[in-house]
Amino acid sequence: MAPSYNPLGQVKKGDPELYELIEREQDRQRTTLQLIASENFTSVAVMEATGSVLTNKYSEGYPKKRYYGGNVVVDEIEQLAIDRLKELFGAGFANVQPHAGANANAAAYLGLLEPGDTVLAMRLDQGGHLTHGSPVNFSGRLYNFVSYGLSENEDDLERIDLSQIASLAKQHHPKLIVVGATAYPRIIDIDPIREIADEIGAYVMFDAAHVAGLIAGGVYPNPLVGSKGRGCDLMTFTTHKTLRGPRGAAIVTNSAEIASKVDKAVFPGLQGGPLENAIAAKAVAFKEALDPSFRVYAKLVVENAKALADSLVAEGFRLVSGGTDTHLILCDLRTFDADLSGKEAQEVLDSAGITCNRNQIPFDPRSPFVTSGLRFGTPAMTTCGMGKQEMETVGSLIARALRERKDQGAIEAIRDEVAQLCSKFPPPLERRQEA
Ligand code: DSN
Repeated sequence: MAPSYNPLGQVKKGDPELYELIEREQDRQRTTLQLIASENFTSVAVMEATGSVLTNKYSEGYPKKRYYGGNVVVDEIEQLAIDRLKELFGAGFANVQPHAGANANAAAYLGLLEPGDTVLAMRLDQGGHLTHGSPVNFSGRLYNFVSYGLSENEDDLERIDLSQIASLAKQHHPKLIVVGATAYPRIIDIDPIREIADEIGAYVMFDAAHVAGLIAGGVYPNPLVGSKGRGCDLMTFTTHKTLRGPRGAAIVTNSAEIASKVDKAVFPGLQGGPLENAIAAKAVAFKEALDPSFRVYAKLVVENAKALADSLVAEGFRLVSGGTDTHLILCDLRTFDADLSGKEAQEVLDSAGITCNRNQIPFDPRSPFVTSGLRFGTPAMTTCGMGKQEMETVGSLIARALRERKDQGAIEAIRDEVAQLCSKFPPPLERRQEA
């Protein structure tokens, strides 16, 4: 099926070499299953705003406080994004300039901490992010990160270990507790962590990179609020995962003091000119997320993740924590096939047209490069319109590909089945009719 809309006419004319590469990537995206938990398909409106004339403008500073002229319109655009974002999360203050999730976290640390300060965050090999203190990341090099992990007790196996957080907090007196993860399938309750932080006078930051869209869609409790009206001190998140906006990030808080620190940390602390084209696209995405239809989408994302999880369990995989409450599934391959590593499984699935990523599982005996797990997510294929029935099919296609991985003919047949399935659920760009 030829794409019905081509926004790249001038690239095609002037740079056929690049055009061909973009076309190949577009083809890959529409003919294979996108199950990377941190990816999504944006609307065409988000892409149009990203590709708009706003990319031409320099606007260091903030609305009405710029260092360059000519920002009258840009001021209105950035303010629109800020106002929509505040409404989306019920936040008092918002910064929409961070170029990426790592920048948002860096800005939070720069605003709240001094180099060498102690921070408590989730272990990387149990779901935390590089910016949560990895020794090869700026976070681990500049600050003293202490890590908490998941429980090994049968009754709350592979859930965040709150008693460990409490005892590490008492022992190390961190200035900041970071909550949130990149590979944790369960809802994190902010209330007990707020209590622990209050006992030692620490800030709480919620890294909602993965779950921002679920929070916006009402299927994940808003960590800024908590059930007692007071949650985290600030929330950082990316705009391109479950939130389905352009690549980028943002920060929200209810504290004027923290907002001022964060603003100074983003600019001039870390970044120069904001990407106003991306900020305009964030404004589009926030408007879309404020629409009631986004709540339906978020609910379907979680329902689809549960359906895919059930299907994988039926095929013999073990799921970390036994299942999922979110968009994400972390699959332990060892019960399915003890010899199959995450690396090999990812490569096999790639050749079968099923895109996902290998991931360490808690207490993984294999290295981070090899791993014993796979991470799957449902945001992208839910955007394309897939439902529970398709998730069951996807689960069995995954299992079949991994079982028959030595048979090239079988893998090619699965790739054809995947392409057939995907052709019935095209991404938004392919659905657009008019030129
Ligand atoms: N790349 C993101 C993810 O896949 O979770 C984290 O930065």
